[in-house]
Amino acid sequence: MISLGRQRSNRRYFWNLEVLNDDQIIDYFHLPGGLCVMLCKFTVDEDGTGCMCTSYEVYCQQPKNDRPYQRNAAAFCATRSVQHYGPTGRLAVLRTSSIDQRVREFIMESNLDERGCITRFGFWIGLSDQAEEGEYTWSDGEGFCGTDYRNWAAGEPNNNDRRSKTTGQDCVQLWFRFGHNGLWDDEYCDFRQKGFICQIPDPKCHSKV
Ligand SMILES: [Ca+2]
Ligand SMILES: [Ca+2]
Repeated sequence: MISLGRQRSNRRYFWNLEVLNDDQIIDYFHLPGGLCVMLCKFTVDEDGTGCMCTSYEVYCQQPKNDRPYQRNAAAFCATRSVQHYGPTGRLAVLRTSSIDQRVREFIMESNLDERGCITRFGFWIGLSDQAEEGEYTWSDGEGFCGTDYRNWAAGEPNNNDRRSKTTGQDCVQLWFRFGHNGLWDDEYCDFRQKGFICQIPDPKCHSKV
């Protein structure tokens, strides 16, 4: 199980996301150590205001002994919550191009890719086909339908089974190797330690959680 050590908490980067419309970025601005993206969405309504925020947190590479890697990252996200607010986090659901792009741009603008945060080429997100090969579902339980947004790197997902004949690759990363700039790639769930991205419900758009 992941321990939240001092080193990790010092290497967390965060920003908030307020939503009005899934694809409309209203504004964004830099915070110390992070980026706040202001989006709006009419469908989420916690208290009658019509808006709700989600905080996204980028974590640097897991320790080598933090196994199983993807499952421990997901378990760690599930421990994250806004103070005095109940719902806990999960590995990030990047369901729209606007959110996916802002996450990837934030990582690159902040040098959080292999230049500063990871050496194992990627960040876990909340997408996998562990339950059924080829059937990808997000960490909130929703699968893909029709033309739903996807952002796979060329040739991915390939379920490469070179290192695991039994499972192949079932856990998705934002891939920063070979200039892929965070395009999606299916990866072995427990072969390489990764960075990871959590999302946390935040009703008031806190700048820190
Ligand atoms: Ca697979
Ligand atoms: Ca792959």
